Amino acid sequence: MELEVKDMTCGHCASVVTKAVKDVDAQAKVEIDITARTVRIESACEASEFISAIRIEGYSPSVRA
Ligand SMILES: [Cu+2]
Repeated sequence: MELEVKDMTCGHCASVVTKAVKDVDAQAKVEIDITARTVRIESACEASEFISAIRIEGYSPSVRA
């Protein structure tokens, strides 16, 4: 799945978002593109779980159409 996180702007944001994803699923594969503001996640968990976790950290994720 691919999420868009428009307010993810630097390496710090990327590490916070990565940690949020890993807290949902420690086995998840996470790839972040700060320039494109996208988070690609390989996981059996639902997108909504990652969206909630990232939102709690103060970011505004959405599912990339
Ligand atoms: Cu940042």
